[in-house]
Amino acid sequence: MILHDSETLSLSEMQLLQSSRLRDTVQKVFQHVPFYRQKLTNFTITPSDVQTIHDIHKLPFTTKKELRENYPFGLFAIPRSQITRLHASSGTSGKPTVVAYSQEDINMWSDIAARAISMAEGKKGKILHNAYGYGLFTGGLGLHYGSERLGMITIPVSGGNTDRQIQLIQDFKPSVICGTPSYVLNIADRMVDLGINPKKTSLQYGIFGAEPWSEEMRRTLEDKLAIKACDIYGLSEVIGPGVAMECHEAQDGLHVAEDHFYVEVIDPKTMEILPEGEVGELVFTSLTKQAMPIIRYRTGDIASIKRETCTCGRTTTKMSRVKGRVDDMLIIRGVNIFPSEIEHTLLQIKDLAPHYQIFVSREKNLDTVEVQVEMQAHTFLQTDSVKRQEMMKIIAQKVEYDLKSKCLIHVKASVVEPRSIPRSEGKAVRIVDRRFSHS
Ligand code: DLL
Repeated sequence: MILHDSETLSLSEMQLLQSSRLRDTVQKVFQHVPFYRQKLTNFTITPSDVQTIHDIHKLPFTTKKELRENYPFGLFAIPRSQITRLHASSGTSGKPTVVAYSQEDINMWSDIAARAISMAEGKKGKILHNAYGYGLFTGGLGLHYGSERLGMITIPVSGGNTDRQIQLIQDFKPSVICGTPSYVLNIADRMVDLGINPKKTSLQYGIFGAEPWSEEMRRTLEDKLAIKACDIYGLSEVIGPGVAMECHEAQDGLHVAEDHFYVEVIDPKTMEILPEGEVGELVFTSLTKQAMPIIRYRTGDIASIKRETCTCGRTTTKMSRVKGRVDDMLIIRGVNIFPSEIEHTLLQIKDLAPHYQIFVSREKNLDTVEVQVEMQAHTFLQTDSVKRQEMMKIIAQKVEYDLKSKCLIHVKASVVEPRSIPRSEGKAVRIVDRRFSHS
């Protein structure tokens, strides 16, 4: 269901709205955030240079490094007395990045999260099981507020305690489940262990994101749980989940909430803006945020964008599925590859389960990669124990062959027993980088 008029604006109407909101945002950061005032001054830009959304390219980029340098409260644009909430991003190294929200920001975020949930048929009176982690991570609370805003009955389960999640799904009979794709897969597998048929639950829709996943993973989840799975994107620096969401009608790209967040795609090396359809780094500018507006934030996420009217009736710019992060890209003997492309190849082999890890090491100054992937439990159990090892070797050879022919990379593959890859309760750890450890 389309919740808001801004989801169906024409391009010129949207640009008019974005232009006035961008003017306000630039004015605001210039006046209230010393970091941005200095940065704009260094670029010899004053707020009057930014009149329409087409002037956005004059503005400098903001990087994660700069957010860290201003840790914790350096980028706030309003007095502390008007801030109602802090979250922090899930950085893996060094200081986290802190983000602040005013009550108005929370209201806007709830609205866009509500819009996102309604793209997966969330409605008043239906039940939403929220298995995203609650806490500093924005997944839990972001979708929680959106679900309540829609009038849904919201179950704040958070991540972990998988058996209890399953009990609650059986007892409360939710129609929508939210969580990382890897964790919801974990829930589905556990149902099978417990003798529960995951296809026979009340669930109809899944809202999955916070980590890269592939079309094959979508098919696996849809098939295992007999649901429709939709991709949700967001990042704490920009607001949290709901920056973009895929509609269940088309399941083909994510609608960007572009009345609040202006999206661009740039070449991460030259920083030039790329035309529609070309793959590069996503850059977002907040247009309505109060507590911590952000200008041309380089997300590190790789995707493309296009503007076209969708079969669902929305006209907003759509972004493709995120292929991966600039910093997760592996360069294996000169070939660039994202873990999600490896996943795509692995999941086409029917005897393999969607549980895998990629180990990167360095030998004689060359990066080497090993993929470990689990065998499907039923194939494993049906195979005579004497023949198993042989079969696992043959499948591993097929993995190596497919990765070589489809992704042009040479990797070592090992097929391992079911349940030997660690399971996630939130974002899955797909890459284990051993290049810089000395153990
Ligand atoms: O992951 C917000 C979120 C929560 C999004 C729940 C969706 C659902 P952060 O912890 O700040 O925020 O991490 C943001 O996660 O820059 C991407 O690299 C990755 N990411 C988020 N959504 C997707 C997605 C939340 N749908 C970082 N596909 C982002 C691929 C995603 N990667």
